[in-house]
Amino acid sequence: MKEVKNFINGVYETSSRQFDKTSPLTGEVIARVHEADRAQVNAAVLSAKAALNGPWGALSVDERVEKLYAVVDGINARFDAFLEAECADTGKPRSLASRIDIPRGAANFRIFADIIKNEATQAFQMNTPDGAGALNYADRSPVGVIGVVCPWNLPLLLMTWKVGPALACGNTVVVKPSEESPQTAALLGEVMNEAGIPPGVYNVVHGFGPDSAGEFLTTHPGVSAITFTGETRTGEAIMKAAAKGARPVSMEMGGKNAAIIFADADFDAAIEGTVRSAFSNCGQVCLGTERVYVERPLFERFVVAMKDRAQAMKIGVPEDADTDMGPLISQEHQKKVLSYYRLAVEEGATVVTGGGIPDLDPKYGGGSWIQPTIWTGLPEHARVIKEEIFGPCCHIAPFDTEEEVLAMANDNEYGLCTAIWTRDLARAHRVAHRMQVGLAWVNSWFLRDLRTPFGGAKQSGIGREGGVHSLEFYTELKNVCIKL
Ligand code: NAD
Ligand code: 6OD
Repeated sequence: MKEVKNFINGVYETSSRQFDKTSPLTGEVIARVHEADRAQVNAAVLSAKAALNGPWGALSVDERVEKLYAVVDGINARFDAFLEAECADTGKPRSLASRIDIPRGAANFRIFADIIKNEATQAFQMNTPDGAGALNYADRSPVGVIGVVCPWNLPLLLMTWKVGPALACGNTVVVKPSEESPQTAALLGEVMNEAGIPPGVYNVVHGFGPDSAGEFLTTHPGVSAITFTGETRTGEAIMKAAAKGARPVSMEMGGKNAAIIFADADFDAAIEGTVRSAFSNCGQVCLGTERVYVERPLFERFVVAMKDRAQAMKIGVPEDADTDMGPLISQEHQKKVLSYYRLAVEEGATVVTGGGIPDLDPKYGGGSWIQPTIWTGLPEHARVIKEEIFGPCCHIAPFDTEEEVLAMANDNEYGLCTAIWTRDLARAHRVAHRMQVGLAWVNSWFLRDLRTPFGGAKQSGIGREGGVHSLEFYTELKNVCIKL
C-alpha cells in the first residue's frame, strides 16, 4: 500500500496516526496518509521559521529566483508522476490534468519568479521647508511563515498558486493539502530537495480541519499569515483562528456563478463555453457555472443543445483518451450532490437530463460517479439556485431584458465570476461592470493570464492574488523616508 508522508524540514516523516485515501473511481483504498499531530505541525512551523531566518532569508532575489526556476524544471521533469498522482487522488481525466493542472503547477512558480525579479517599487520625492527635500521609496520584505490551506478540486494548481508567490516573495510555507488529495503536495517535496530549496522552506502536513492539522496550523502563533482556498464556511472558521494575533488572511472561497447568454451571441461558442464551465472537472471548479440565463429567443434551442452535449459526454476513467468527465471526489461529496439532485425535483424543477448515477461496469460500483444534470423551471428563490452544489449541474432560465438578468445574476451571496456571451461590445462592457464579481469573462471562460487579479466579491473571497496583487499579501510593504 502506498504511504503518503508529511514533509518537514526537507525530510519525509511518518505519524503515529494514518487515514485512508480512497479512489474516486472504485472506493478502494489507494494510500495510507500520515496525519500530522500537533507536535509535527509545530515542528513544521519552527523549521519554516528557521529557514526564513537562515538560508532562505539570506538569498538574494536573483538566487531565490534561480531556485524557483529549478522547481519549474523539476515539476516538468516529473510530469508523468505528478499526472498519475493527481489523477489517482481526484479521478479527473488525464487529458484535463495534463493540459491544466500539472502545467499550471509549474507555471505558478515561473510567473511569480519573473514578477519578483522585474517588479519596481514606488518612489516619491518631496519638498521640505529647508529646501533639501526628502526621498520616499517603498521597500518590500517577506511576511514570514505562511500557512497554506488547500482544497481537493485542483490540488497542485491551487496549492502552487499560493506557494509560488509566497516563496518568490521570500517567505517560507507550511502547506495543509486537502485530506482528499494529499499526493502531489507530498511529491513536490522531492522536487524542492532536488532543486536545492533549503530544508524548512516548503513543508507539508497532512490531515483534516478541526482538531487536526488544519486547526493546528491555522491556530499556531508562529504562522504570520494564512492563505486559504475552500468553502466559505471553512473560511469563516479560519478567519476566527487568524483573528488571534491579528494575522492577515487571503480567502478564495465558494461560488454560484452565472453565465449570461444574449440572443446575439455566437451560439456554438456559447454552448461550447457553457458545457465546459458547467461540466469540466465533473463540475468541481469554483469558477464553474451552475446558473445559466439565456435571452428568451434563444432559450429553447439553447436547452436542447446543452442537453445533447451533456448526454454525449463520455463518463470514464482518467486514462481513456476520450473520457470527458470522471467521478466526483468522494462518496461523501456524491451524497451531497445527489441530495441537491433530489432537492431540485422537490423544488419543482424539470429535469432536462441526468439527475442520478450513470450505469457503469460493476467494478466501478464503489466509485462516486454522477450524471451531468440540467434543470429548468425553478423559481429564483429555490435553494438549488442559491446554494453552491459543486457538481456537474446547471439550471437554465430565460430572461427578457438586461436589467432583469443583472438583477437575477447578482441576487446571490457569492460573487466569484461570470461568463457573458454577446457580440455587442458595449453591452459586454456594461454588464461586466455591473456584475458583482471578481472575474468577468466575455465570450470565454477560464482564460487565465496569471498577471491579472484573481479573487471573489461578497462571500466568494477576501483579497486578490495574481501578478503584482499577490505581492500585496505575500510581502510587508514599508515606506522608507530619507531626509536629504
Ligand atoms: P473545504 O473548505 O472543505 O476544505 C478546504 C481545506 O480546508 C481542506 O484542506 C480542509 O482540510 C481544510 N479545513 C477544513 N476545516 C478547517 C478548519 N476548521 N481549520 C483549518 N482548515 C480546515 O473545501 P473543499 O471541499 O476542499 O473545496 C471545495 C470548495 O472550495 C468549494 O466551496 C469551492 O468553491 C471552493 N474553491 C474556491 C476556489 C476559489 O478560488 N475561490 C478555488 C477552488 C475551490
Ligand atoms: O486559475 C487560477 O489561478 C485559479 N485560482 C483557479 C481556481 C479554480 C477553482 O476551482
